Amino acid sequence: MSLITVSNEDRIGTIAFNNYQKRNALSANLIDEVLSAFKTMQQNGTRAVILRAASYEKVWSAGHDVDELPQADTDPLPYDDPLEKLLRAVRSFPAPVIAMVHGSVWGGACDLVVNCDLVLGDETCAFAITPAKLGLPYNASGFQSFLSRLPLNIVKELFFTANLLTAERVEQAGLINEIVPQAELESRVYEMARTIASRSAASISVAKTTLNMLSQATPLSASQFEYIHGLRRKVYYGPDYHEGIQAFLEKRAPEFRVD
Ligand code: KGA
Repeated sequence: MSLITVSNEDRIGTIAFNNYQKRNALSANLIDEVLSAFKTMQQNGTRAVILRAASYEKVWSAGHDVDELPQADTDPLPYDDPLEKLLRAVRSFPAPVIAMVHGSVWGGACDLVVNCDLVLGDETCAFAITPAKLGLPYNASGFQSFLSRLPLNIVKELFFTANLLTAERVEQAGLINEIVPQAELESRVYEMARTIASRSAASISVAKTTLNMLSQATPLSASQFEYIHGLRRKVYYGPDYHEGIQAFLEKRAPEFRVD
């Protein structure tokens, strides 16, 4: 059974997560379906894509499928991880991708949202970035995406507390373009997509590529990158990552060592 629904009308594509049983967790299978939908939409000359959940529920997406994360001693977020492939597909899609968010967004799904070009949410939307609950060392490209969208202190608050940030606070911080009342969310999102579709596709495509490159530009040297990677390696080989994943699988709170 399909884990997403896909539609395309007037060159506006819609990709909707449809696996609420698993809280729309971003499993490899779900991501495969999304990647294939993006490919078809690109071939069809789609002018804007809306990424949403199929129905209005409490959770928009629970993030990376934790059952598919390695349990220890392996980089949990390598370059070829399905989530990383999805983020690159959103960034490289030649037309804008708009996240339409009702409900809570967790971990890697927050990364997905900040990689979308535009984000509209309603008063129920809330964001939590949870690697500190899993003992997981987040990757440098992920931090960079958050930093290109949010002030450093907000990124730190999200990563250090793993608490949900409410709609009002994410709007203040600039993570989303606009909070819209729930009853108007869908019409506002599709109206924005129609406006985009009526403008020059060539101009928008080059604007997206250029803005993404400029906002991701970084002076980090190769040796600094390797230093950061070495720090990450210590964490995913260490006891916190092992404990964080075990605790999730056993449905209990993690007990991280205090020494
Ligand atoms: N991966 C795998 N399964 C998940 C999942 C996830 N991220 N989130 C939920 N599930 C499963 C859960 O195990 C349960 O399965 C079902 O979805 C319903 O969840 O029915 P089962 O087999 O027991 P639950 O918890 O009963 O639903 P809820 O009470 O409505 O609570 C919803 C939330 C979202 C609050 C809760 O499920 C939750 O806390 N999920 C984990 C959220 C999270 O921390 N995600 C971050 C994943 O890590 C990640 O993206 C990275 C890479 N990171 O943070 O660094």
